[in-house]
Amino acid sequence: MFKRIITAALLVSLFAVPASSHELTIKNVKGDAPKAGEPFELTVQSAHKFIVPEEVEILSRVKAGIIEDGKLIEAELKGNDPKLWIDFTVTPKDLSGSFIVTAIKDGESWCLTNEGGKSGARKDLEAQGLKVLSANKYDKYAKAIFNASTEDKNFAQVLGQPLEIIPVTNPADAKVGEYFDVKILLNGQPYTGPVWASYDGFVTEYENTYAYYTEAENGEAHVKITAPGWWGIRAAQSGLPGVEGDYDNLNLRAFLLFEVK
Ligand SMILES: [Cu+2]
Repeated sequence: MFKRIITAALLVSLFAVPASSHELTIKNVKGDAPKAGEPFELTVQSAHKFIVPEEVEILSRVKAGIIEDGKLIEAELKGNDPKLWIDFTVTPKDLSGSFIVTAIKDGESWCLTNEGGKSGARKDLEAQGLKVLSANKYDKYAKAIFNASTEDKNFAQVLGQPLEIIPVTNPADAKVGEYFDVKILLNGQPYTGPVWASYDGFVTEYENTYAYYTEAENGEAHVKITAPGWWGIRAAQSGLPGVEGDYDNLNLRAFLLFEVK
């Protein structure tokens, strides 16, 4: 009896805390360098492995594009089912410094019910006679820095995303063996919590496996760079207040991506 209770509790907690939720990233899969005034091809990827494309996100829930004068210029998104990613292009106007590309997923309410996981607002699923054990929303923010140069400060722009990782170290100055410093803001306030980092290709076999772990204190984190390549730094905040009848908790995920040469 006692054992059964523990097992049931464990199952609920496993489903309630999807440590394995898909993470949103941005990647230049062609390896081309951006050219001023020309379309630069990129992808939005969603996966449990860094970075192995696994799922084409629902296009209507995703926005992506280049940041110009602090604003997102939304790109047209094209689902690429064979490749399991979303294709889009951005057109940088000038390449005298770095430019920022972002992808945002507005997650829908996702409920654990007596009939399994279902998307939809708590009140709507309950109206259908389902028992809702938990309702969570996962909003995801990916931000990538391209064309970093030692002369510019664009890389440090704050976009005002609810969970945002801002480079303190210029990606152009990132070096293997040195620390890459970031500032992390949660709703504009210093974030304290877990920070993971990895580089593309570090581990492709196993899910949720990162090269580096640290904890941000008062919004500051330091990541030791151990290899050249496309790096990602990730932060996560779960359990923020939800919206009555829709979802119980809001959960935020953020990824900052940049290249270490
Ligand atoms: Cu997942």
